[in-house]
Amino acid sequence: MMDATTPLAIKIKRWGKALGFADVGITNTDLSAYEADYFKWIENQYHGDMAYMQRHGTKRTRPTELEPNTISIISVRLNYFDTESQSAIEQLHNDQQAYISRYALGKDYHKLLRKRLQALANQIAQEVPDFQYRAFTDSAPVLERPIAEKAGLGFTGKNSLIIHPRAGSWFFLGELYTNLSLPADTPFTKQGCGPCTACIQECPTQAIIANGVIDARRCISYLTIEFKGAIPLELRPLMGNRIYGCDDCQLVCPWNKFTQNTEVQVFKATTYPLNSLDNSALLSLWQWDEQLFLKNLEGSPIRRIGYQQWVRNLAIAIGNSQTLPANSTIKSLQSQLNQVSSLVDEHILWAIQQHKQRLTSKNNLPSSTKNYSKDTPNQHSRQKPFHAPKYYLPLK
Ligand code: B12
Ligand code: SF4
Ligand code: SF4
Repeated sequence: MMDATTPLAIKIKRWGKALGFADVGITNTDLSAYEADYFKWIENQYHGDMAYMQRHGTKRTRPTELEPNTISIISVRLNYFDTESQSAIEQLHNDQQAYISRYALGKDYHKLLRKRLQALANQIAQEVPDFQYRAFTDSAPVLERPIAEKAGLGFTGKNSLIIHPRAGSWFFLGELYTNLSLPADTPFTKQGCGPCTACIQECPTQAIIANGVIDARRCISYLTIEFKGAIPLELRPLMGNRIYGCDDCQLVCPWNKFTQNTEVQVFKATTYPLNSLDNSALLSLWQWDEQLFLKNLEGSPIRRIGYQQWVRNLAIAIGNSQTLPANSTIKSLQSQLNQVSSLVDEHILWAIQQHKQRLTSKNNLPSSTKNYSKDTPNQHSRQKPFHAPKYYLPLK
């Protein structure tokens, strides 16, 4: 029951939860404890080509420089993991299938999360006449994770993600910068990882270079989504079948056995888009021309990377497949040459080369080892990307 005497902060949290946010926290604008780490990260060039990460100077670490009237920040999280989707591990371990990040199996979250933040703001405005605010999710120079940690939404894991001890890490973050003076929640001050280092060990490209620090230039999420150029040759074999984003550092995280299923219908692979992105064969996605790519991925965050990057990523994954039949796969790869761009062609030629090498080395192996299966130890089995000893998936 809420009445006129219920404190505003409590009302905001209840309204937020009624709107479907899994959690709502409040903090102030002092992010000074994180500033030095942030600029060290930039100085080390860990942001790679993401120029927008350095463009705004201290606006990111000092919220009042971005929005001068800000006094309190409302931080929210929204669960996206669809426990009914096809098993992430099965997809990852089947090199004829495409692995797509769990956050991208359904509809793009940006508009949806922003709409919900707007609805929360509208409710606050009904109570507070001179309420000023600005809503963010992923879109502006905002230090979303430190804000969430300070607002009590979770701790920063060694994989750098915000993890809640009762909900894992499969959620998006969003914020309302406000001119309200609200009581701040108790921050998470202790990292809950203990001696665990699973994410650091299992990251396919060794992108987690220190506790909580990612060198984005090595991260498959960056390479497949943010990076537009030619993928460094030494990283290509390590990308496996991950064609859009990467989840390995979450799939091995023990806290994710507490993952909460998403309540957002349009985040579910089964309802949107109708492409079964949780269960797609590499070679069937390879058949999509640009028109089909745009049509099939309407409303999906994947569309944002554009057709060229999509085909580039697919070419690498197909090149990495050990189990696709080499001869027909080479033909299929060749059919896309000279269709998109010289950048894509270079990746296709690389993929063809991988299959040709595989053919040659297969023919040169002693006959008893020629037909090795996925389950038989072979020369690839200890090369990354190998299978992690343990994954933690939420209960269905
Ligand atoms: C740039 C970016 C990326 C880059 C760089 C990732 C990175 N770790 O910085 C790339 C493209 C690689 C990326 C990948 C992913 N991202 Co991203 N990304 C962002 C973005 C836009 C900015 C993050 C940022 O400021 N990075 C710079 C670093 C320095 O800041 P930071 O990691 O927040 O670091 C602070 C703390 O870690 C702390 N810190 C620093 N050192 C240390 C050391 C210790 C010991 C501790 C405890 C803390 C600590 O201080 C830092 C600030 O100074 C945010 C949205 C936003 N505006 O915040 C989304 C965001 C972080 N991404 C998100 C997601 C979901 C992902 C992916 C899972 C997507 C995917 N499946 O492919 C992966 C996960 C990869 C990973 N392990 O981080 C979510 C995270 C939600 C969550 N639960 O934490 C966000 C918040 C988007 C959102 N609105 O929901 N991302
Ligand atoms: S998203 Fe993948 S590549 Fe990036 S840090 Fe996590 S495990 Fe490593
Ligand atoms: S996998 Fe282990 S070390 Fe990595 S974030 Fe999770 S608990 Fe921390």
